[in-house]
Amino acid sequence: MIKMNNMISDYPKNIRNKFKELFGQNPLIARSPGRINMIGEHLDYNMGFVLPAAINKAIWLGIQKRDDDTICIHSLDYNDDFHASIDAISPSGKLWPDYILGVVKQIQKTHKLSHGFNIVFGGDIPPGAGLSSSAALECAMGFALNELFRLDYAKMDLVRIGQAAENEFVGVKCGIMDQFASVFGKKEHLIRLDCRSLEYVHVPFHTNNIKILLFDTRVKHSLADSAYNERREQCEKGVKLIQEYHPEVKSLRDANQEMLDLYVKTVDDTVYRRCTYVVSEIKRLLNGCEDLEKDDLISFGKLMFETHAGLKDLYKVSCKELDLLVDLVKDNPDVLGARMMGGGFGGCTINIVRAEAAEAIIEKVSDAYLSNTGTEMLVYEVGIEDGTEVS
Ligand code: GAF
Repeated sequence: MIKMNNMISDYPKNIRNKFKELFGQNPLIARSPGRINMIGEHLDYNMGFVLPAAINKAIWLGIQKRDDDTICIHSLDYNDDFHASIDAISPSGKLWPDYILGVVKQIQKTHKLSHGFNIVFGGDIPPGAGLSSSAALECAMGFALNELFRLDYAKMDLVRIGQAAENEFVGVKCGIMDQFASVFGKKEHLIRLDCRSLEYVHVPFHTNNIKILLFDTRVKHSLADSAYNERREQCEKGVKLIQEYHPEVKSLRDANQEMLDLYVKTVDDTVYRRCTYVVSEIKRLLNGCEDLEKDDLISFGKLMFETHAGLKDLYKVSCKELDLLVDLVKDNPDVLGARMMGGGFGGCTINIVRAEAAEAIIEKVSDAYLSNTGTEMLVYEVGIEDGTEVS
């Protein structure tokens, strides 16, 4: 079994050292965390609710002005560089610079940046594991530019800038959850976000007797982005079909099962199944929030298993490795809840487990995963942390 530990990160120090070595400057540094989501998957772009939290894994991005109009970026983790002119930004041809360039492009819609800048960044959010390392990078970049050029954006503007960068520059039509969680995270709290009104509350979530474990399949599906965009289109199609009879329905948030049965089922069975998942997940999330108010993690955990079933059978965004990891824990009384997390097609499951049983569960699941797939899974024990900040 390979286990990632949760040591205090050396990234801020390493970034300062590398900055000095490459550019002879002292940077300002933005930290932006990854996220988990307890329940409410694929609901953000359907104007539903989500229940994410920022975690103790983050991207750190150091930045300082240059005298010319060049953007010089160094990635610590990829040990790779990228240069661009601030007046001629276009997709880089490799993915990682695009999250940064996409944010610059968004900010340039409202501000002329007077200088180029140097960047060194890195972090301990495993890429491709469904923990939103891309959103964290976008938000770190937004906060860093905001501070460096004194742009005066509010936090919510920076959330939207990150999301727009991903939608328009990277081409993934993601919702607002990941960037919101990264920016508005609060230590030991979940965020109950209404994705229609953008109103939110921080819900206390204490981990005295439990642990949050992420089991990483290490599967990264190359079609995940196109399948994600396809799910979004299918939900929009469901809304259009309902609107022929109920023009007041603006998103699946306004729909109910009866509408789906009457207006969608006979026209398009695939769209019907996708929309059925969404409508039932919205209800599940609201029930889950009531469970949390009562401190009833047993009932909450059952809902997590139901969410997994919906994502697997109706929304079809799971994969055999994720299903295996959920199957391996579903009859274990020390695992209160488990499900695939994030966009899907690989990445992690999230497991709420009794603290005293965590080690034994990890060992058992790791061994079974290895013998079933030939791959060693990774395990991350995560804590809930504050959102983006600049130092
Ligand atoms: C990805 C997206 F980026 C989010 O907006 C959200 O839709 C999530 O998948 C699924 O809940 O992380």
